[in-house]
Amino acid sequence: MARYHLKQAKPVLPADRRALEDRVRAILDDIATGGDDAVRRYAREFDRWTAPDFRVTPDQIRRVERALPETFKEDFAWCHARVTDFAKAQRDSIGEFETEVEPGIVLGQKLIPVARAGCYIPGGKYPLISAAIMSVATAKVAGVGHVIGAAPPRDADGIYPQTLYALHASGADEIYCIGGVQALASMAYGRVGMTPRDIITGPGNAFVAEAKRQLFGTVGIDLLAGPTEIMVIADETADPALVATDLLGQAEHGPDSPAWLVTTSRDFGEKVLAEIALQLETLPTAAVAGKAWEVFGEVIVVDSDEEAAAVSDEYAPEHLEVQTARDDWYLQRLTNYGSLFLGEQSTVAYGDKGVGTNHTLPTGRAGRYTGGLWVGKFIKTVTWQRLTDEASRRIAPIMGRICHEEGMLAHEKTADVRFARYAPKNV
Ligand code: HSO
Ligand code: ZN
Repeated sequence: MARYHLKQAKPVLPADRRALEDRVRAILDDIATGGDDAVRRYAREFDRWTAPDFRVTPDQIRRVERALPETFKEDFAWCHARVTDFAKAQRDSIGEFETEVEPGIVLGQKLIPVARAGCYIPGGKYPLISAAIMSVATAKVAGVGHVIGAAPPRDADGIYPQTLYALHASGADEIYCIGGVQALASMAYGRVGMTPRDIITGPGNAFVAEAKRQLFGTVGIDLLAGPTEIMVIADETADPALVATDLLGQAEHGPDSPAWLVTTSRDFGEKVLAEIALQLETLPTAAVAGKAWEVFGEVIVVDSDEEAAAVSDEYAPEHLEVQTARDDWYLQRLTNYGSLFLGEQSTVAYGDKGVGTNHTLPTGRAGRYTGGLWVGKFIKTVTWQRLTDEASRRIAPIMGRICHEEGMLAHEKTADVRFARYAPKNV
């Protein structure tokens, strides 16, 4: 099997990665030790936010509700319904149960929603209205008790009105106008009026993803969802113009958003390259998408479907479109991705905005070990056990011997005393 690059990405240097880590660590440390003052300093520096408060008031929400057009509210409601429908179906796919594994030994699983979640909604280059549904509505379907939504200010008036509406209508209990690393740190440590969160979720740029990585442990996180990625697997039966459009569709996210084409046809790969150059001439967001494509774009030509699948599984792309004569074969074969878009009729933007699947998905090869955000990320699967007297006495010698082998004599004693305690009574 063989592959070669018609176009290759420039490598990310370890030094760049370390600089990012150090920068984020310094901000988190500052906010951990410096409290609200440090948060205010960063909000002023990064978001030009100088107002004394970060919490959005009910009055501000009412004003936005009144001002927004009905079409927007209807579109929002459609997306919200699809995402919650799918989230409910996912919730119903997991359950509580108990099982008697041996006479007198009953083991069980319980599902307990996380108590306090913090949902971050990015808004740097674009206000991601849909991110509010993806995190907040999903947390609510999971049964999370208290949800904070946070988004950066658009201007001195605060959050982009549509995002604020989406946060409120998705069920956020409190909303804060705060962005980036300082938002995630505030939710984790409990700053500027927030009570500390148990889990923080949501997509973001490289800084946001790195902040979540470093805060993991202090709080739970959903997954690492940094700069958006798209891979398209296409053969000569696909439409090169449509594939180019879809690649650029995600490249517009930011200059660090990779877009990869894997194709079994060199001719097709060349056509897509030409199409991308053509479409960049008129694309309104070409400044960003063009840069992303130039630095991180790749076209990989492979000699078989099997090799295309192997490349894809190595990259573990966040979004994966498959436009081939054998889409079903790919559905069965592929193992590493965040969400799969089969056939030219579906496209990443549908998933992004609200066809129903969640758009917070693993990036940076995290698709090797996790899927995307879903109700299960907000629900703890905990276990319990209950034994009869007889069962406790029956297994005590086994457990005790294992403890003894390990030299854990206090552990052993907890088994020994039960063996004696549940001895059959003479009648
Ligand atoms: N592609 C982003 C989500 C998004 N894009 C929303 C546009 N709107 C992460 O999956
Ligand atoms: Zn997107």
